[in-house]
Amino acid sequence: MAKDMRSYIEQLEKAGELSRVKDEVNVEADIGRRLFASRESALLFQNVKGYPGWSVLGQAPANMRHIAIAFGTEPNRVVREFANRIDKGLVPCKMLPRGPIKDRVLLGDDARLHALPSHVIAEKDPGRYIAGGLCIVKDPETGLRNMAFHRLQVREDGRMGIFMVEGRHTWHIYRKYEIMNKPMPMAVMIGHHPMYYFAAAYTGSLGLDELEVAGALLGEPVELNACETIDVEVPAHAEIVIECEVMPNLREQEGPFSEFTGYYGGHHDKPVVVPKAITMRKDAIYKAVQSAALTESIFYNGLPMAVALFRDLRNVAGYVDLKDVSCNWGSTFNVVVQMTPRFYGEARQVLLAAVSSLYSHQKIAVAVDEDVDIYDPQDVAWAIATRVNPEIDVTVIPGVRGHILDNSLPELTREGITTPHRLGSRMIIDATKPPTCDREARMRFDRVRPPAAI
Ligand SMILES: Cc1cc2nc3c(=O)[nH]c(=O)nc-3n(C[C@H](O)[C@H](O)[C@H](O)COP(=O)(O)O)c2cc1C
Ligand SMILES: [Mn+2]
Repeated sequence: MAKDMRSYIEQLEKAGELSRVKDEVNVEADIGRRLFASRESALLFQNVKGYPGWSVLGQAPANMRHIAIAFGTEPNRVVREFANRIDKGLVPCKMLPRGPIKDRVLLGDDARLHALPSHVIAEKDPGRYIAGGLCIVKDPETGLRNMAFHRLQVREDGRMGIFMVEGRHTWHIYRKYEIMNKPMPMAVMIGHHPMYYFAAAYTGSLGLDELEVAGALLGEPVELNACETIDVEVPAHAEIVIECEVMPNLREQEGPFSEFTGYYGGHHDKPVVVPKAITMRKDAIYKAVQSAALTESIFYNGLPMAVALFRDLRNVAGYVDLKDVSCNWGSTFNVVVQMTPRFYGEARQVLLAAVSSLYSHQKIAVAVDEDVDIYDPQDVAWAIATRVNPEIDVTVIPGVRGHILDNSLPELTREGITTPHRLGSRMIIDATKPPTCDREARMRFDRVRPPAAI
């Protein structure tokens, strides 16, 4: 049996990590409020006003425990396990005769977006959004697939606004269609196993099929079905697929939207998406993603980032006794590196690499030892409080390009500057114990533990 969202729901429920919400909720406010507040439990809404028969799943995964369940391991082994599965190589997809995604096929006027229980995510959003839609497109020149997250604004006229960051693969592919003045066929997948979401947020080169990454993470090939109205293949065990076209040479207002930073962003003219068909499973479960809640949506980006950093940082200066990396200490602008330092200055060397990786997000980097739980913000704060002498252990690196959505850094937009960007600084904090080569100094930082069981 293919791993899908239903098998994951079953696993969460068995582990006591899922709450079924039986009281009535509306899509305009209740779902967003409840998801925003739920940090410990995944929520399955079973009584959505105006959507009889529908269920909506959110905050799944909401935390590292839930992610560990998806990977079949412990929270502190997830990054290593993710890296191992990627290192084993991509798993090619295979075509399947009609799978469950074809249980219901809605074409033409029946393909109504408002028939789906998408929800209003934040107070100042202009309306309902699909934030967890995985957009699958094909490069018209190479035929190679791409799958990525792109938020979709559900408009009153039954169309959608889409945000494709310039430079991202979907944008690049869209521009190829646009130059030919052709609409870009695009399938939006809603609801599947968490590995699809991690794969979609994984950063690889153009031409890397993120569905093959999903196969590597799942440990089984992704089974595909052809779409009904467009030349794109979609996972056969997904809950919902919207088949659509992204119109060429058309821009209309989209946003503002609740960004991953926890602030509102983007309020510009963006391309327009026209739905052509909706296919779904019997009793389809809608997958809501509550962006800006600093939980589920941050993990989708933060976990693949942590894996990329983990794979690089273990090679700094040849070898590092690296244990784990977390990009979810409050925000992906922070990174926590867990390592056993062997030499004086080694942790700082690793931290410099951590703020200068293939991502531009990481602004503040902290290194801690193995005895600190990097998934517990309180424990990281304890290490900073008790193992840092600020004048020695904190270093600020000025004049470094920052992330464009980091409002705390000045934006350079004056005349003569062709591309707006931000110039700021980075901070590294060495909160490790003295290195293993200095045993005496290191011993003074032995942590108090309760008596061992006898
Ligand atoms: C919840 C969530 C929402 C996202 N929304 C968008 C978006 O609206 N536009 C965008 O360009 N990237 C968005 N991203 C980021 C991209 O999906 C991500 O950078 C991805 O790796 C890009 O794929 P690519 O490498 O194939 O270009 C989002 C990521 C997450 C986790
Ligand atoms: Mn890609």
